[in-house]
Amino acid sequence: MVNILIATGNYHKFQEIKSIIGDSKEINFVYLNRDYKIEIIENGKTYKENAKIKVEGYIKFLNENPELDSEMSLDYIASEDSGLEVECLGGDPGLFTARYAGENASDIENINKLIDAMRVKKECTENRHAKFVCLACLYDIKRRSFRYFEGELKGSISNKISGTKGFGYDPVFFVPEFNKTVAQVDSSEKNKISHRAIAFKQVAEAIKERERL
Ligand code: ITT
Repeated sequence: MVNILIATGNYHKFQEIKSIIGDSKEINFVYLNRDYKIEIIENGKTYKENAKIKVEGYIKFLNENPELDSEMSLDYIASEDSGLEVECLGGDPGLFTARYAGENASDIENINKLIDAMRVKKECTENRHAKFVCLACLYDIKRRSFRYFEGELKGSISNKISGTKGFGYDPVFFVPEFNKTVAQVDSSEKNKISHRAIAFKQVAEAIKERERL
């Protein structure tokens, strides 16, 4: 049995990652909820740096809480930093996607800010192309090694909200393959093509290879 801690405070991400890698007898997924107050300052200049900062924040927390650490008997820590890049906004919100409308902004506040920003920008009338980017980090505790994997999902930003599934910007992220927004499809559909799925399928392969599963 391999124990892998998913270093995120976003439970939606955790659930997606768990179903992408696949629940199995061989892999046990661990989530520490926000009550643990793990301090992460996402001040990296790239998604990669931020993904590493998240893993390091959890390593520090586990070093400070050795009983919890030994109870979980972890083999890996995995994190990811993701973002939405909109062409007509020059790649914004990018690294600031989670806090586009301010620190602790809700999904709907972020979406409204995005729709407003695109409404006032002339280029956005013609070009609404966007992509989600996911940069996953896999830390092997025994070997103290970091590996990185990337995924992208291309689509466009709709000017109206549709669907209630998923999280974040899913209700305005239109995917041509679905002819729907991500929030209008089941998670099983999203997990076939998403930026997170592309990155974490590689994480799963790396773990399986190393553990010979
Ligand atoms: P952690 O840092 O704790 O993992 P977070 O939600 O703060 O959680 P990020 O810093 O990576 O995560 O921010 C990425 C943001 O990008 C996220 O909060 C969403 O608003 C958006 N996002 C990323 N992937 C998405 C997806 O699959 N669907 C919709 N929005 C997504």
